[in-house]
Amino acid sequence: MAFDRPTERDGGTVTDTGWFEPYKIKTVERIPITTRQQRATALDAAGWNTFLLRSEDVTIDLLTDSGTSAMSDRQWAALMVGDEAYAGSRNFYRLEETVRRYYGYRHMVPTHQGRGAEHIVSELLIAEGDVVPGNMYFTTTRLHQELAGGTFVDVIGDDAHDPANRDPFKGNVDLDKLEKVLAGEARVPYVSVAATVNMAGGQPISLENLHAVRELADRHGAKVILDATRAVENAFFIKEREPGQQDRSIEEILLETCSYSDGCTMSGKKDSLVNIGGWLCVNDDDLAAQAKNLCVVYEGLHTYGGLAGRDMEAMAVGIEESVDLDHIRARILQVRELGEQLQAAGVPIVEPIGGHAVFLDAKRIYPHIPQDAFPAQRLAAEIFLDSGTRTMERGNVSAGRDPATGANRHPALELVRLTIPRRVYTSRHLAAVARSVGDVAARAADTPGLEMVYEPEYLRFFQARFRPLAG
Ligand code: P71
Repeated sequence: MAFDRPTERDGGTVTDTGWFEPYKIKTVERIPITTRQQRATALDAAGWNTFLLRSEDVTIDLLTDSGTSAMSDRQWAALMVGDEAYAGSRNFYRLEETVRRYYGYRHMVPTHQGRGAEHIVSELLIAEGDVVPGNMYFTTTRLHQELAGGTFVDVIGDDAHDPANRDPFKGNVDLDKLEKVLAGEARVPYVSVAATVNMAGGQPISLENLHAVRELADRHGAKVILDATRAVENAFFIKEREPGQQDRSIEEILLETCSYSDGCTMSGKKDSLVNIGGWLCVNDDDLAAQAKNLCVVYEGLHTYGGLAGRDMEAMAVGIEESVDLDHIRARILQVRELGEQLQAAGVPIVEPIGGHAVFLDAKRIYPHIPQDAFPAQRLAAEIFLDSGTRTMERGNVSAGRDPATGANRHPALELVRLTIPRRVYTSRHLAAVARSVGDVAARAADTPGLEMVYEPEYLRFFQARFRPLAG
């Protein structure tokens, strides 16, 4: 398939109807089709929190793209060559070699998933009182930085906080903001950069910006740690949008992306097409030795890191498949197609349409619901009631409370995420979702908010419970 799609450099969206999935389907799984009464009962039992629904009550599951992708025949075959030795599994060496080849770092430590790597790197590099600047928070990343004694400071460009702004690289770091933090009183052990930026809507960061972050960090003696979770998706956007990058391969762009950092954390459950797994990379030999040592404390021996040998083998194959241009192109264009259908139905979404998900702008859909009555949480519940489609709140509930004051954070973005698992749903599934969301948005005026009736201490969005306010 030729890479001949017009670019989005001017911020406009261009519909491409010529894409198709570069695979055929070998196994299928029946999905539940439910009545509105069944969905209402399930939602009540789940405390109006989509994380607490049973998947057997969900028709189309767009909660997350994390660990929900379909493995290929090659990956299923890889499971059969798992070497389940406690130490020195052959699959570890295969994974190490594959990560080195595609991501370019010297050392790789496997972890059970992304947050395992975040835990280790945060504990190794952050000391009490440190400040960690980054291009917007991610929930688990920031929590591990805080638990290690650090304070996260958002240095993403202002554009990223405006859902209607069409900057093609809305994930970029604001270099002035970063410079101020680096020049400040507090020690900055590293700059935490994500490619793409999940909470901003799956928005990419450019090579030019990454390079500038590297130079600035060097000048102030700070490291750069990349969150490479969706760096392959980011590489596609660079190829599509960044001047001079159109003729380079995804592999080349990925290697250059990683070359601007001292290490990375990775959730293999996204780009790398596996149901479980992750890793931590660093270039520094001493740091690698320390990371391996912490790995045995929290994850398991440094040649398995909480994974079975077969999991590491499937992840190595997944990495190879992830950089295939036909794969990543179809992945991004499928997400974009859903976004364009929602736009055509008049539903306000975050623009440009991101890599892994379409984000609905709940503030514009429910302008009458105050943020403390959780408009995005309510919207996710309404979409489930309408069609059994499961989505995720990414707003007030996800942002949690300020650890210093205990007050609710009021993020600029009050969003519902429709996240697309890789190689799982067809265009007709997504067209059905677009119709349902359009119907829910059309009834918006009658919908009141929610009140929170149970709030856990950490990452409250996972387990909080709600009750609908009277209409
Ligand atoms: C997503 C997830 C999974 C998730 C995590 C927390 C709340 C809800 C859902 C996980 C990421 C991610 C980025 C950029 C690190 C992790 C942690 N995303 N960085 O989007 O998106 O990885 O889940 O493997 O521990 O649904 P992990």
